[in-house]
This record gives sequence, C-alpha cells and structure tokens, in this order.
Amino acid sequence: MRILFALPFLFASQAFANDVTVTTDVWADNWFALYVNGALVIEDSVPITTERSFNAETGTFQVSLPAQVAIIAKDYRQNDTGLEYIGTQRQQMGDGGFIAQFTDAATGRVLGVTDSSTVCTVIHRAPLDVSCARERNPLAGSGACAFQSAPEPANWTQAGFNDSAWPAAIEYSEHAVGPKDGYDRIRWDRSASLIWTSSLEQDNTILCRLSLMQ
Ligand SMILES: [Ca+2]
Ligand SMILES: [Ca+2]
Repeated sequence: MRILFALPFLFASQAFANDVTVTTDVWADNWFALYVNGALVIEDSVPITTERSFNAETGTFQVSLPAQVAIIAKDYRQNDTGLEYIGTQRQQMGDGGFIAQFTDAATGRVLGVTDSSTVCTVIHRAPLDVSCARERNPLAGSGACAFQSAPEPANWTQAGFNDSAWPAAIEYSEHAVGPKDGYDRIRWDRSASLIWTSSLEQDNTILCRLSLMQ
C-alpha cells in the first residue's frame, strides 16, 4: 500500500526541470548518516560498534538543485570519556575523519564536495583534557575526563535551518587522518577534502552542512 501512496509524489518530483540523479561517495571514520533536504538518503552500513569500522559507501538519489546536504559523523567512543579500548594497553582517544563527494550521475559533473566551505558544529567533545587518555581508571565527567554533549538542534537537516553560526570545517591531509579500508576504492575528485572539526581526537560527534549547486 505504501508504494501506491508514494507514486504520485515520485512522478510529481520528477517533473521539475532541475531534477538530477546524484551519485554520492562517502568515507567515514567511524560512522555517518547523510540527509538531503531533511530526508535520510544514505547511512553507514557498518555499525559504529564494529572494531575498526572504516568503510566507504556509494549511493544515488534524485533531487532538484540547489539542495541541502546534512551529515552527522561520529568517531567511535566507548562512553562519555571519549576513549576507546578502555582499561587495555591500547586505551586512547581515537580519531575521526570524513569525506564526501556528489556528482551528476549522467555527466560526472561535480555538484558538491566536503571542503572548507562545509560548515560543522560539534555536539560531543571528550575528553576535555587529553591527559584523560593516560588515566588508569578514566571516569566520564570527572577531572580530565570531563565532556561536553549537546542534543542535535531541531530541524538541523532541513534546507531552511540557519547554520550561519556554524564554523567552517577544517580540511585534513590523508596523512593526518590515515584513511583506511574503502577510501582507496573511490576515485575522489581533487576538490574533495577530508574534513573534521578543530580536533580529530576530542571532537567525537559532529554535524555538517553543505550545498549542492546546479
Ligand atoms: Ca575513529
Ligand atoms: Ca575521539
């Protein structure tokens, strides 16, 4: 039944002259979900709890341009300390990293990429003091292991959301991020950059927005 209701909308949306089929490639350390004009279009298929969950995803969607892309990206953390491998010799902060590109599936033309014109905000930062990573018994919210956490702002994936206060994303080199499994499988456009916010290690959950232009 659901498809019967969906069909009229599908035909209506395809009537717009600016409609394009967009191919998107995404690589994330460790997990992401990607929205276009407020609708979820692609989500990382590997759960964040999978050890070393590095992977690339490729998907297609149809949209009328210009369009608004919104991405939530998460670096894995075992708890609110921001650490991973807690209590083992590998106990560490862990680091994030993210890259995406959007191309016209028919022509290959680049419609958008992650770079310093992307804007991002941090909604989970931990630990606030990096010495937490060396503590024998790190406790979230205690001393060096204090953290900052905020809910996702209402309507942040929508095209009309006001992101003017969000800072520019920071571009990182491949050397800094060390992108692994799946990254090399994608032919990245030269304009696409690995991005994150100011700390690859302490910023654990970030929200980013970028525009796709005709
Ligand atoms: Ca990570
Ligand atoms: Ca981290």
